[in-house]
Amino acid sequence: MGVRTWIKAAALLSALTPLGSMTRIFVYGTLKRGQPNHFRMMDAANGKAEFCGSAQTAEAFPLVIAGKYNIPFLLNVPGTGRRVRGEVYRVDAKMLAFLDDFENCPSMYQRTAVRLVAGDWTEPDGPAPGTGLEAFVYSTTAYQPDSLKLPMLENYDAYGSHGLVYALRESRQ
Ligand code: PCA
Repeated sequence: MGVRTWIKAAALLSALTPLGSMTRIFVYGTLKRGQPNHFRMMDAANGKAEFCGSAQTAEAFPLVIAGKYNIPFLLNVPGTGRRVRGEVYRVDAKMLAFLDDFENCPSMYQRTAVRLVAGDWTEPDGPAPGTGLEAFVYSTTAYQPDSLKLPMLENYDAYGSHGLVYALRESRQ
């Protein structure tokens, strides 16, 4: 193929690729706005993340705070707990790889698809409030059985009245 055709093809490909590789993820814990790990998603060195809107899981799940570092875990036990509130982001492949690594996926959390109901949405052409969508979520099946006895939250806040302030990875002993 000629050089000009090649340049056009390369330009088209690079214009399409970022869109095509964006993935929706639902965050319910420390990655949300105002929470201790949110800055990691806003750091361009880790990739790209765009806020889309708020959402709630279509089914109930146990969302608990566990362990000595007060880590929020969504236990993959649909039908138990509360319908969990969180935020949806579109992330590029680089951010997705960063988050998989940061969340110790797949050993600590597993990234699985979850059904959601949209709340307020900022993304144009997004779902209308109250309609369903799917996104990835970091949930886990690798939990202590006793975790199911912990209080089950609807809306995680690291600084909530529970007093279980999250220990940032950098400050763990
Ligand atoms: N980070 C991920 C999973 C739990 C956590 O603290 C999140 O916010 O969804």
